[in-house]
Amino acid sequence: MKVMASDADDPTYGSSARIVYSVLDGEKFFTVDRQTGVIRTAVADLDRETQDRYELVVKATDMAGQMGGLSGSTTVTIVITDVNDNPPRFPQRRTEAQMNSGWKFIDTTRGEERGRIAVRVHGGNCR
Ligand SMILES: [Ca+2]
Ligand SMILES: [Ca+2]
Repeated sequence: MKVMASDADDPTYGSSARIVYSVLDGEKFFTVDRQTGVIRTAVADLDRETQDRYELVVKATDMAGQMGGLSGSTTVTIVITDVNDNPPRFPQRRTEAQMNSGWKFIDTTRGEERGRIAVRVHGGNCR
C-alpha cells in the first residue's frame, strides 16, 4: 500500500515541492517509507481476531522535511483480512452425557445404516 501527496509549487525551484512522508499516528503498527510513501507493517504479525481495523495518520512535508517546510496529512484506514489460523474448538475438553438405564437402544445394524455409539451410563446396567 502506498500514499502519494502532490505539491502545486514549482518542482524546479529549490525544494518547494520535494515531499517526504512520516507517520503522525499509528507508528506502533505501521511505518511509511520517507521517500516513496509505501506503508509497511512494523510488527511481525497482525492478528485479525485481536484487531481488524487500524487508522494511520500520514504526514507529507515539503522542503524535503527541513525546518520551515509546509505539511499536510491524511488518515489511512487499514482493514486486516482473515487467514485460517484457528482450528475449531469445543467449549470444554470433556463432555459427559447421562442416560436413564430404562432407555432402549435402537438396532442400527439393519438396512443401509450401520452405527455404533459409546455412552457412559450412570446408576444402571447397560445390556
Ligand atoms: Ca510546497
Ligand atoms: Ca483468522
